[in-house]
Amino acid sequence: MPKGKIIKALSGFYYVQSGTLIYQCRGRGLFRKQNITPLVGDYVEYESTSLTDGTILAIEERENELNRPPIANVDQALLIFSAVEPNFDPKLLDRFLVHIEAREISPTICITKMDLADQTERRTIKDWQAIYEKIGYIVHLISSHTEEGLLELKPLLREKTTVIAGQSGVGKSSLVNALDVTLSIETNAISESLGRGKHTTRHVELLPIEGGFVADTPGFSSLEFNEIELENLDTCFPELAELSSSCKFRGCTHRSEPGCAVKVGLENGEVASSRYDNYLTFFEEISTRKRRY
Ligand SMILES: Nc1nc2c(ncn2[C@@H]2O[C@H](COP(=O)(O)OP(=O)(O)OP(=O)(O)O)[C@@H](O)[C@H]2O)c(=O)[nH]1
Ligand SMILES: [Mg+2]
Ligand SMILES: [Zn+2]
Repeated sequence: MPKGKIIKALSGFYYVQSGTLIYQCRGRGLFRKQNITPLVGDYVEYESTSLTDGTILAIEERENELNRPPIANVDQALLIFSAVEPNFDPKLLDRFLVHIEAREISPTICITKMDLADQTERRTIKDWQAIYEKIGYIVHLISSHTEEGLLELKPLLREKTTVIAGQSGVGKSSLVNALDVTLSIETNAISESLGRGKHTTRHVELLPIEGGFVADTPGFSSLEFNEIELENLDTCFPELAELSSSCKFRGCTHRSEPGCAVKVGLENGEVASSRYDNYLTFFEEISTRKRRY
């Protein structure tokens, strides 16, 4: 049976690349009954029904998968936020980071539209950059318009499969275009009245860049922690995870337990208060969800 990789999903079709050929495939009927959804990034066995069409018969075991955006078998995630238009949102960033950390996918943070930031805004972004770099995250400050920071970003992508994720209108497709000018993917100005994007990109697609693949994805802004267990939440905050082994009680939730090393870290400035606050908010959110079901 021939094998290939799904490089695009659009309107119920999966585009399976095999060597230099691309087949437009449907999933086999059994998938629906078994509740199996093929994902972009999947390695599949397919059967060609014509020179251009085919049916996906089997999906190989996934190394990892994300539901938002829907993709499988990625090496890393590039989390895109804009400095302005829309303004940088550290709480949403922490939400994305938790989601990615829970899947054990390595995230890199990218802050776009630096060309639009004035002196004060640039300073604010640099402060956030320092906070996240201290935790150990890599933070790139870029502009797809002036190409600031792109040269430094490229080596990260080399021969890897990278998923680009972020809110609508932050400049995901613009970044992909700036990385490879031959691609010319559709982008759109954010709507002035709504102050948010129009959801220009509507499908997930793997694009060949720097000898690897970059997946452009549609934007989204809400992200729920459906699959994250309360007791695992702190492991999704690397700096909390590191301190938690020094907490007096095993299973410390770092809220009000005595001898909590995270609380000490917060007091001496080792843990950023924004990060700790977001941890508490997410903790509350997950507990409420638990009670609901
Ligand atoms: N000045 C400036 N504008 C940018 C930059 N990157 C993107 N933009 C603009 O921001 C708007 C949205 O960009 P897109 O690339 O379509 O955003 P997106 O994240 O792909 O949005 P969705 O596909 O809806 O998720 C467009 O008008 C871009 O020209 C940048 O670095 N600097
Ligand atoms: Mg887009
Ligand atoms: Zn603790």
